[in-house]
Amino acid sequence: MKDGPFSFNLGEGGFIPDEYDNHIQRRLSNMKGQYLDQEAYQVKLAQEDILLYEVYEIKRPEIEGEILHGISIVHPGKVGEEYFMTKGHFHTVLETAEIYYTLKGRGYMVMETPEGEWAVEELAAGRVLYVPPRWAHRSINLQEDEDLVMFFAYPGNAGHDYGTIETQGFRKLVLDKGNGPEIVDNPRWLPSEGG
Ligand code: S6P
Ligand code: ZN
Repeated sequence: MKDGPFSFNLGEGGFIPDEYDNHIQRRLSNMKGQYLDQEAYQVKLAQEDILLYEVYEIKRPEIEGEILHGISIVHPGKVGEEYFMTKGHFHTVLETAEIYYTLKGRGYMVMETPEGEWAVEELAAGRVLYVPPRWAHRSINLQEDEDLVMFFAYPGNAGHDYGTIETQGFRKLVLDKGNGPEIVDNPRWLPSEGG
């Protein structure tokens, strides 16, 4: 971890992997049960456990007052009709927000609250997306052959609740049935107990 103030590059020349402390890679095998077309998932996985997305983190203490930040890269591709996407999560401390700044590419951020509201916002290079407290978030790359690259920042004490999304899914999915991205109800969405 760096001592005192520091800076790093995001502009001309893009981000520099060496400037980050952690590199997380998520592959197809890490997304079991998340894609709608489970047969397409199994077939693809049998071919290759491909890299779906990566996160480069600057290490900071995970405490209130700190800001955790880094770069997320969602690679292009599809599982069946569904675009490559992140797992998605609520923050463990629900009342914590997050900011995303898209550096490169085009995508969607799919979001929902425990109360049942949902939203899908466009991610486009040069635009900032604010994810308010309480909103689960998942990023999706809508492009054929380019990475979706974003800078993110969120409170140090937020934590990640992946379990809720793993068991109940998101209420909305983004599919391409041949005419580009379509937001559809998730037929496998399963409300959690008391939800
Ligand atoms: C963390 C923030 C991002 C995600 C990244 C990968 O709060 O939202 O850094 O971690 O986009 O997504 P996920 O759902 O696998 O953590
Ligand atoms: Zn988050």
